[in-house]
Amino acid sequence: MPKYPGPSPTATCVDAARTSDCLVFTPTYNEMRNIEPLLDAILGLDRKCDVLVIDDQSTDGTTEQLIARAADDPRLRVIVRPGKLGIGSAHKLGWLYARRHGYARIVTLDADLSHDPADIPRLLDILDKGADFAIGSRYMDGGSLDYHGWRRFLSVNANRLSRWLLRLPMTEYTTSLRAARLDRVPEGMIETIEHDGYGFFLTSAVRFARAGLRITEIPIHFGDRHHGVSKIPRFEILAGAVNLLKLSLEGKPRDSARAIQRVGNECPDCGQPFRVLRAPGNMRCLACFGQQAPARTA
Ligand SMILES: Nc1nc2c(ncn2[C@@H]2O[C@H](COP(=O)(O)OP(=O)(O)OP(=O)(O)O)[C@@H](O)[C@H]2O)c(=O)[nH]1
Ligand SMILES: [Mg+2]
Repeated sequence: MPKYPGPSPTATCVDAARTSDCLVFTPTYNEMRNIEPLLDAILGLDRKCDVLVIDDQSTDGTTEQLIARAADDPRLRVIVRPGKLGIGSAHKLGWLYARRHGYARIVTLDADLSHDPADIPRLLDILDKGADFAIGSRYMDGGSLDYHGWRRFLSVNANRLSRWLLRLPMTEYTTSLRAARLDRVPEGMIETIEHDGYGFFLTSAVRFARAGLRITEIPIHFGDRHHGVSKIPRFEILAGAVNLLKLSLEGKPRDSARAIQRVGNECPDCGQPFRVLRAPGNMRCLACFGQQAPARTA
């Protein structure tokens, strides 16, 4: 199994040639007891997709389990980053990986079995019918979730408030069960999102809607995670509220055209083509998180 050559051992990529035009992506941090059944379910679907897992050096054995499985299965590829670098930055890297490797479609979901892998073909069917972006909704008619108490209150109301403030025709903004046609999403639109944490999901949904993509929601059931513990830090609740207010005040499409030049440069630290411009004078590699000034052009 080839690994990206590179001087830095800080990010490991167990890579393989593309076997499908669809990439299913999931991020992991300590999902030892969930990841095997999840991979069995995805790789067993009639719709044949490649799978990318981005693991942030789990401490419970997930990393070793993934690397061993990827060595035996050419449909599984794994990137291990040097530490816990955030769910949002893992998703950005998943998108950038899909682009760099020529996939036509990407599907994303959580690795804790809260999302049902059987919903993947349902999302892909929606893309086949002409949607650019499909999202599983817990809040449209027919959708449901197992959260109770405070978590249910927060999730339900965050999505209601988002709909009300943003004036967008969507019922779900925060879940990661999504699918998109990569040719319909301008390069850089997702990879350059400023959030490395959970704010990524709201911001990306809003960018899709404001860019005029054809969006379709399908009802899903969101279950409680099967094993392990939640990774959401408490500050993310406040950060999410601030992000929602900013997006509501912004109220105009993001200029994603300029972002095209800003993604996919090779990282001088780890050698991988996943460097994005964060701010003027500041490039960051989504794989090893090396941060450098942009190379000067002649
Ligand atoms: N690579 C990576 N994955 C992460 C990180 N934080 C969370 N994840 C993964 O992202 C997915 C969602 O995280 P969860 O903690 O389940 O968040 P949630 O589903 O919103 O919350 P719960 O319902 O409490 O589980 C899981 O597959 C996590 O393992 C991170 O920093 N890096
Ligand atoms: Mg979860």
